[in-house]
Amino acid sequence: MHKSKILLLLTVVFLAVYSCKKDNGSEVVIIPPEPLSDVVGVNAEQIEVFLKTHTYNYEEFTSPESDFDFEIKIDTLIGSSSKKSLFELATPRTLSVSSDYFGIDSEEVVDFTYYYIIAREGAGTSPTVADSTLVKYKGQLLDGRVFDQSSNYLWQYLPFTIRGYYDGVSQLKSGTTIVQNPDGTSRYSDSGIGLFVFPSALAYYSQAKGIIEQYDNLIFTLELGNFVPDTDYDNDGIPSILEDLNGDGILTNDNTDEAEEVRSYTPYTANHIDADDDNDGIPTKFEITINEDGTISFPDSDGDGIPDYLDKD
Ligand SMILES: [Ca+2]
Ligand SMILES: [Ca+2]
Ligand SMILES: [Ca+2]
Ligand SMILES: [Ca+2]
Repeated sequence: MHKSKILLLLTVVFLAVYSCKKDNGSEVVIIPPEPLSDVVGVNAEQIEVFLKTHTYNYEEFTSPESDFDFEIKIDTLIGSSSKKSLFELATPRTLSVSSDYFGIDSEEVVDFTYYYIIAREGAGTSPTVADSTLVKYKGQLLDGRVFDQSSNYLWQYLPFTIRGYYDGVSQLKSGTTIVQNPDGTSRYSDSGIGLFVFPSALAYYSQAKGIIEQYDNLIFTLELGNFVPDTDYDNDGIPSILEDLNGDGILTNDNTDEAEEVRSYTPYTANHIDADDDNDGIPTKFEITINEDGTISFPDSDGDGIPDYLDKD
């Protein structure tokens, strides 16, 4: 269930962009990512213009015809139209972004705002940002070009996707009722369906990827069919969401044994994908206690305030 088929939405690994100077063939210039504060205003303006000049088929969602496919169709808004713009329909949500997340050598932390619209409220509940989700999605640039999509349900473990995406999905509710289509496939009749528009710092930022250029904002439309509550990706007994030790909603920056991994040339393995979080040779699942009611206790044998599964001594 936890195995996710990930297409483009891989966690971003940020490297400096190298460009070779062709005139002498040997000099390599490293172009560092731009400061967050230089990008935030540009992105915000591009997104605002887009939202104010576009709309979607929300009337069809409000009073669906029997053959409506519940697909969000974004359309340009003609000046005299009485339709509401995406800007009027969307809810803004702001997340803090640290420069070090993109390998920028700065203390700067900048707030970036993304916008979401829930076109259909799901009948179920919402996943956390650390759950495996069953989704159909489409990713587009603001000019409408599609860079990635899946029209079939696929499982995605949210921490392996980009930040605007997983945060957006966690605003939706899942479906509860599976129905058969005439062609033999099945679908959820009451899944959550949403639209998200987010700035580059909640996506790939300075990294170009296929048709996505540096500092591009992204749009996703998405249907959330189902999810695995309390997904435990590394199967160590601790739900992934509880391995976000600093509670910032980012799973990749909690890595208790980073120093040991560096020393032993082991790849960086954050706690949510590490079955031995403190690298002491004892699997995490043997250093915690699962109680009869399903709750977890974290023994601290030497009483130093660090639970055994994170304590090397
Ligand atoms: Ca974290
Ligand atoms: Ca680790
Ligand atoms: Ca772990
Ligand atoms: Ca251990």
